[in-house]
Amino acid sequence: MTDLDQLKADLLAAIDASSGLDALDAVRVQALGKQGAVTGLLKTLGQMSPEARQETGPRIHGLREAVTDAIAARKASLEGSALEAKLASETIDLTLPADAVPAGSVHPISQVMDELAEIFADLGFAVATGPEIEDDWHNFTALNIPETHPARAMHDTFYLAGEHEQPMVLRTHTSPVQIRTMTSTPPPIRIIAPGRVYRSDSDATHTPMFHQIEGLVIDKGLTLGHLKWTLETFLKAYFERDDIVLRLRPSYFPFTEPSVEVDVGYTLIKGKRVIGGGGDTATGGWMEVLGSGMVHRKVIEACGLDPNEWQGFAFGTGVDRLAMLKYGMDDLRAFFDGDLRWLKHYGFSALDVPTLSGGVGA
Ligand code: 2U9
Repeated sequence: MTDLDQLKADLLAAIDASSGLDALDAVRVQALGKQGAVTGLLKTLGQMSPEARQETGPRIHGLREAVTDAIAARKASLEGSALEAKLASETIDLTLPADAVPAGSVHPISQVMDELAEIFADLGFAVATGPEIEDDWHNFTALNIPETHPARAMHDTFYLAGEHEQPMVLRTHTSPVQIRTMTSTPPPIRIIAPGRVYRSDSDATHTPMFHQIEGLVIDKGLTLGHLKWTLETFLKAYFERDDIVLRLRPSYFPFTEPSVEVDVGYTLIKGKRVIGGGGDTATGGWMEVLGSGMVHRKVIEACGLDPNEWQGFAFGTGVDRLAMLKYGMDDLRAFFDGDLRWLKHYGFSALDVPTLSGGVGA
């Protein structure tokens, strides 16, 4: 028997004798690891004369193949017995009565959506919904977003592949829902449009899908005063505090004119920002929570209404962000991980339906 034959016999015997996966892995390292016996032999091939290599090469490679195959076979067999043992020791009698109630919970986003619907229902707003795959006209053109507007750039918008009469997109905001309502329902209109929206953006504070809620009121004689009162009333109900202070800053959106960004006052309590009070005080500050404005007359016209007869105001905000501000989560991405521990911690009971009389926050 040559040295090679002896080594092969020894290794195959050791593989066969290994009683567990750890022992088997030790043999694998001993044979095929960086410092292993077979690896050492393979390294000697480089120094051999061509004749010697032709003779010994196939035998060393054959040895490596035999050892590799034997390890794989032994591994499958050991794993099989491990599974058998697990199955035998972890049986569950499915005929026994359940000893736990189902552990599901309401996701914070669903909870906040329900809270918002309840608050706005009390103010006379209906909930409107629409498709998540939209055409270019409803998502952009009707909203006074011209071809050249940066929001149309590829990096923000998911376009659908294929030939269509007009480009098709995953809606980038819920605004097309309001366009659909305006073109199908005679005013006055009072709606909120909650739902999923999509933007090609992904980092710690942006996910490619997130949730928005937008509101729209179309009526006669509406002013910024009506807008401010509506938002103040909404934020007081949502944060369940009377000391909500708003600051309106001039801004720009293509679909509203004038446009305002809405900041809400917060107070620093033990280093944490708590919504309420604050603003321009020593211990407070401002946080942006909404965008809004008076509906642009071009948008009213695009929907077939006379802007001299009908006016409107609109607003929009991120539901995920609203949830984080009220319930104290600090990582947006965790919302979409489906981690049961996170859901158990932040989830709500399905029996706690938000009502204004019971406190919307459950
Ligand atoms: C119609 C007319 C006007 C909806 C509006 C905003 C301002 C706004 C953003 C806030 C944060 C979206 O989630 S966010 O990124 N929204 O600032 N949205 S006014 O205006 C409309 C909508 C529809 C027909």
